[in-house]
Amino acid sequence: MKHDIAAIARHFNLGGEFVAATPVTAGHINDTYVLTTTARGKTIRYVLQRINHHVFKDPLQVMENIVRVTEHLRARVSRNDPELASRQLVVIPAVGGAACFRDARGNFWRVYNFIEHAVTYDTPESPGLAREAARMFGWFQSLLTDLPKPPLQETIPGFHDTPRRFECFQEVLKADIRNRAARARPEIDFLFQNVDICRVLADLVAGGEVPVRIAHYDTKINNVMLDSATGKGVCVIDLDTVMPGLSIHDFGDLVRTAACPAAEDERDLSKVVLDVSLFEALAQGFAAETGRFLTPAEKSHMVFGGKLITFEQMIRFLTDYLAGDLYYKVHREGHNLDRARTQMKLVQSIIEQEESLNGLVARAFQDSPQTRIERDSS
Ligand code: GN1
Ligand code: MG
Repeated sequence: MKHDIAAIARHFNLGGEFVAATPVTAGHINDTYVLTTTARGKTIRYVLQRINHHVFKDPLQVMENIVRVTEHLRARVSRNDPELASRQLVVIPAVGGAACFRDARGNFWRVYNFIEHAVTYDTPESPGLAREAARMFGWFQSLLTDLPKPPLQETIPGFHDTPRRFECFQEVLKADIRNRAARARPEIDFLFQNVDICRVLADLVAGGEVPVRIAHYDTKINNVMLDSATGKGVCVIDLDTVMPGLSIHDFGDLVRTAACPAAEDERDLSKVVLDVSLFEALAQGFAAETGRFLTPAEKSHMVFGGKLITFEQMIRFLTDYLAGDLYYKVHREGHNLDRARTQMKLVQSIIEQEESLNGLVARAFQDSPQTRIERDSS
C-alpha cells in the first residue's frame, strides 16, 4: 500500500523542512524510511517507521516501553560519556507530544533520530565485529539492570515461549492449508525429533535458577550500530521487542545471527556452519559486560541458548511457510522454507560442537575483566 510519507512527516516535530523519504528494505516486520529534512542549509535525517500492528497488537504499549528504555539509556550513558549519550536513539514526538502518530487508516507511525556516521552489518565479517556486537548487547542489558519499576510490558505475549511456538506449528501442520508440508518433510521430522529442546528453560525459570530480566529480544547483528570510522559500538537499535525476558535468549539470538558467516536465507547450506572463532568472540564480548551479574545457570546455558533460539526460529519460519507466509515478509517463492533450512543446518552444527563451545563460554566468563577484578580484590 502506498503511503503519503510527506504528509505523515508533517505530523512530527522535525527540525527542518521535509525533502525526501527513502525506503529501507531491511527488517521483516515494520516499514522503514529514512527522512531527509533541511534547516538553514543543514541536512537533518530521521528514521520513520510504520509499526506493524498485526504483529504488535498494542503499538502504544510498545512506544511506552521504548520511551522509558531510551530515556533511561541516555541518562545512564551521559553520566560517563555525554558524547556517546548524544548518539543513542531518541523518540521524536508527534505534534502534540505523543510518542507516535495514528493516521486515518489506523496505521501507527513513529520517528527516531538518525544515527549519523555509523554502520550496521548483516553478517559478521570478522571476530572483532562479532565481539563488539556482543559487547554492545551485553552493555545494553547491563544498563537496564536498574530501570526503575514498574516492569516493562510484554508487548508480544509468549514471544519466546518455545513450547507454545511448537504447539502452534503442530496446529498449522495439521491444517496444512497450502499443501506445503510435503515439500518440508525432513524439516518437519527434525522438529519432532528434537522437540525436547523446547522445555529446558521453562523449567529453569520455574525453579528460579534463571531470572527474568530486561531483554532486547531481537539481538541480530544488524541491530547494533558501529562508528563508521573506528568500528566501535555506538548504540543498539530496533527496540520493539524490549521486554521482560531472558539473557540466555539474547545471547542465543546473537549466536544464531553472528556466529554463522552465512545469511539467514542462504541456499548453499555448505556455508551454514557455526564458526568457532566467531562464537568465541561473541562469548568474550558478551561476558565482558554481563559477567558481573549473570547467575551460574545463565552462564552455563549460553550455548544451549544458541541452539534453542535457532531451533525456535526454525519453528517460526516453518510455521509461517506452512501457513502461507503471513508473518514474515518474503521476497521469493519458498523463502520461509529456505530460512527454516538454514536454521536447521545451524542447529545441527551447534549440536556437533556443543561440548567444546561450552568450554569456550566458561573460559570467556572466567577471563572477563569484571570477573578478574572481583577475583583479584577478594
Ligand atoms: C523479525 O523484523 P526483524 O527482522 O527485526 C522478528 C524476530 C526474528 C527475525 C528473524 C517482532 O525481526 O523475532 O528473529 O525477524 N521480529 C518479530 O530474522 O517477530
Ligand atoms: Mg526487530
